[in-house]
Amino acid sequence: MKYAFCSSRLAFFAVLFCLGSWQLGWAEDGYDLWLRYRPMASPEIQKQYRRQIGTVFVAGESPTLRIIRKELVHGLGGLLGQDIPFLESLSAAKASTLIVGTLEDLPLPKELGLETRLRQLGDEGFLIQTAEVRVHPCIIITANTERGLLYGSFHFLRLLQTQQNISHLALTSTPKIRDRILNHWDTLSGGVGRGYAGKSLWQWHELPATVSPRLTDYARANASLGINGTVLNSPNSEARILTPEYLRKVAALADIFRPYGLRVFLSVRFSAPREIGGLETADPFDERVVAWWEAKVREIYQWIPDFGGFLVKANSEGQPGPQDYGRTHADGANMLARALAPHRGRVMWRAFVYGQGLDADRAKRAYEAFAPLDGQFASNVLVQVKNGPLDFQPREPAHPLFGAMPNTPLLLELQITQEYLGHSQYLVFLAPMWKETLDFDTFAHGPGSTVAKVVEGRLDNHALSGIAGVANVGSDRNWCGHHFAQANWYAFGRLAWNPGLGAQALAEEWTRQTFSHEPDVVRTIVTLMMDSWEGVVNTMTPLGLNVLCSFRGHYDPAPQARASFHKADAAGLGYDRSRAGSGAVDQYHPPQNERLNNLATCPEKYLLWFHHVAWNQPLQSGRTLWVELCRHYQAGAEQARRQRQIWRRLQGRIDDQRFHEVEARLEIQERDAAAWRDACLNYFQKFSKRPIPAPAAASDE
Ligand code: GCV
Repeated sequence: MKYAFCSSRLAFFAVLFCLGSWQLGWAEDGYDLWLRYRPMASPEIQKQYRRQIGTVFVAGESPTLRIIRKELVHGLGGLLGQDIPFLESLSAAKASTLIVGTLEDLPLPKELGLETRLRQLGDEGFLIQTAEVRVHPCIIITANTERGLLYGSFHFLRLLQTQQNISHLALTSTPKIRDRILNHWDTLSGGVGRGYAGKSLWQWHELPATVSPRLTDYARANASLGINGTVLNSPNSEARILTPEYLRKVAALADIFRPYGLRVFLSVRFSAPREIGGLETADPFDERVVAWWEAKVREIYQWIPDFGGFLVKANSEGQPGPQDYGRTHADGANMLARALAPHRGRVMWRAFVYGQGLDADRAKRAYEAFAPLDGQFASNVLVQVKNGPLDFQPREPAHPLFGAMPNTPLLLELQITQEYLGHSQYLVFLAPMWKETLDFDTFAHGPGSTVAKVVEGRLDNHALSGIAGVANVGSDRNWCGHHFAQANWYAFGRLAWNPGLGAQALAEEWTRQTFSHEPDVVRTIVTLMMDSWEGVVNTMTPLGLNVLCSFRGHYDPAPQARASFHKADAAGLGYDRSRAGSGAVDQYHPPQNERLNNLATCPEKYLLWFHHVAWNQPLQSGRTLWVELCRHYQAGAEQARRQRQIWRRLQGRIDDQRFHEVEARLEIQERDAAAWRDACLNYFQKFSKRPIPAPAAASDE
């Protein structure tokens, strides 16, 4: 009796404690990413969805179909707050059955006309359709392949997670880009180059015997976005990755990733035949070298039958390459491409080269090295080009190679990890930056020849197309270090599927899935995200400035060490890339080159990238360059201060753990933004010799 009393009292206090902690705030560690599947906040919407999804039928049996089933159990159960029964056969379908399957596995009535529509969807697209099946209104998710079904199922769950109306669905979706790839800059010793979220996810020392369950979650997160490839290791590659010891480990990862539609690629070191092959040369014209690569590729495909291919950084930043033997980039790429072709593998050959011996202006070098090679690459080679001509700066104009190599598929390389954007310390939503690149008009075939069309392969009718994002994930519990850095992984995947999606819409759908549906919370977070990139550009490199950071770490301000990039002097500031200067403007097609060349028409956001501008030159606002520069740095610091204040309003309206963890980083960002302002303005003032206006007075002069 006493015991019973005690235990009921204990239970009472436990309930009180739980209620209390719910009221004071709950904890989430961010591990679940955008796949949290918490019960719908609105009981009406939940009730409606429960009416619309009464049962589920998934046709067929395979590892991918099992994943789909599991995801639907987890997703629907979580969102609708109750288990949804799964049917054993289609004949049991009743009103409101969610039906998932390829047409091969689903004997659906011909009148629905699904076959014709599926023909246009390729092997990754999907169709979601409300239809009558055996006189019952149902929702059908179908595709030509299981991969399509997987993407369709995730898409359907996203509709629920973002509270869309699912009453009359009739949608199809196909990826606009074929290879949608994460590039990991991971080393074999477990580090991550430019990684700010812990160690490498691949526990090389444990593989292949032990495969962390976390890797399944990694694959699942990618599949939810449609990311279909992963390069496991840094382009500063170690030859060891190609030894049997490591290929066995790579194969273990590929086995885990395969049912999620995620193919494995490797970065390879061009000198591997010398380092691990016992040859004294890696000359691509040497028959022994050719034979070595062919045999190595055959060996890889024995381990990994769906292996994607090679990523290569050659003759760049000290990496070996074909030029060591007097051969061209095309010679090197084609030798590897020939070895991969029988297995349908591809080569992604990076254009990130800026060695001496080329132009004095580093921003011109990749174009000069690669544009003349257009048309010389084998058909299974993509040339991988960074978004801008320098190196992932906070803002760069689009790389002029886009639009300059019509006969070569160009793969766009974006950087998700924030190497130059405050690491995982800063809240920066990168989708607006990527959209600026994708929407940049190359004018290669007249107006409307956007980078997006080049990358999709639409502009010049390429069968291959690709986009890569340098990954920001690591062993940190929340994957990306900063909770908001997850939004960049998310946005990369969604834009890779469809570069036409809008940044604001992506911010909103991510917020709803990741934080809350409460309108004011959504509005606040989306505004923070949408303003964040411009804020960091103001903080670090406004008006087209670039590379003002320290050599080590690329984090702190160090304008004093970067004179060759900003060219500050008594007369003014900026790198003259006009026709009177380095002439980089003419790497762009007309009329883009004219627009950039002319001080009056060059967009202010790229001004100091293309022009050396006098300190007293009036800008669009009527204020001088100097005052405008001060104003931008001051605005950057002010915005960092304000965004922390705005964030504080969310306390108690989102979970406590993530609230506090983001808060702590916003504090760092605020402190740093003030440091950037002071370091840069005090330094540039030595040249401008003008007073720094008080922020409020910045509109004078
Ligand atoms: C993989 C920049 C980075 C390097 C990176 C290189 C590249 O220079 O700082 O860490 O190396 O780009 O893209 O190859």
